[in-house]
Amino acid sequence: MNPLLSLTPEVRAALEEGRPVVALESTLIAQGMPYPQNLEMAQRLVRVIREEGAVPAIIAVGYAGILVGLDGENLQRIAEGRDVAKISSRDIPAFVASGRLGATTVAATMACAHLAGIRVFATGGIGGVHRGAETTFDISADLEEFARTPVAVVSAGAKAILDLPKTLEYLEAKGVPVIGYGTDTFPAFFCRSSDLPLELRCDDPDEVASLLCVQDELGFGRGTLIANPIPAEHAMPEAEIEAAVRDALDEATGHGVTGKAVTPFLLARLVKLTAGRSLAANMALVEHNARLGAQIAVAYARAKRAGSP
Ligand code: PSU
Ligand code: MN
Repeated sequence: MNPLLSLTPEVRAALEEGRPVVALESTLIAQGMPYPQNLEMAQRLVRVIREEGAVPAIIAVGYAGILVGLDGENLQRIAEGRDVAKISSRDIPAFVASGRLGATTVAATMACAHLAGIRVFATGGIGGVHRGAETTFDISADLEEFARTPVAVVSAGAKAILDLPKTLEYLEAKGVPVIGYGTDTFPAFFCRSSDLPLELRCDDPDEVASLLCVQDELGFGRGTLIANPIPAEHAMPEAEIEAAVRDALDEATGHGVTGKAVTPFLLARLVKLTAGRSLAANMALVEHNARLGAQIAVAYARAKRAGSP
């Protein structure tokens, strides 16, 4: 085990014994949702993953290196979010060196999960190609991490703050399989479908697990995106989301927001512009993804025990 990793005894034991573990990111908690709803959500995710028979591992960076299995006071500090930086892949070395607390994005969480030997990770939405990327070059480091790190990420697709067709093109160009879970189209986070077709579909956790086992055997070292639509009862009208996204994008341009501040700015504005309705939907879909992530991790551990490569 890499000496920079600091695992809780629960996570360490599960990994040593080949039991199912599900990684969770901390940027979603620190910069993706307001306090205290974010703390309640994190606690609920942990419960849901345990209910399904897997071990949750919230990942962050700070104090003792890379923290795998955040709880108690550290989780509280991440949720309060004061002085907690957003850490993408390139920021990991500097933050480990300084010992400052940082919340990991999808990209950084994938990198850390892989170091620890965790195969499955559940979140809300991934970063992607931003609208207007043809002039700004704003493409999330999440996509590059999918190109090189063999971790399976369960998400509700990607938010409409992004350019979804370009995001799918980028994943195709990088050789990343995108699996529609019970769907033939790419989900659009708050909406069940973007109408963009996907070629790959799985309808149960065992099917996903066998694909992950084949990826292990091939050893190409790429991630997998499992796109799980938001439950129908929590989905939001597309027109409402699109109007809010346009307003949020105008405000970002007006305020001159750039770089890593763009995504947290847009997420926070969406919550305000939808009068909190998007927050309730967001919490519901993350929980839904945590449950599926745990079911996939359980199926994957079973397949490995049965001798799959
Ligand atoms: N999209 C969401 N919710 C989030 C994020 C994205 O719907 O919380 C967070 C994730 O941590 C993701 C990060 O990895 O934002 C992407 O940031 P950027 O676009 O700066 O790469
Ligand atoms: Mn960016």
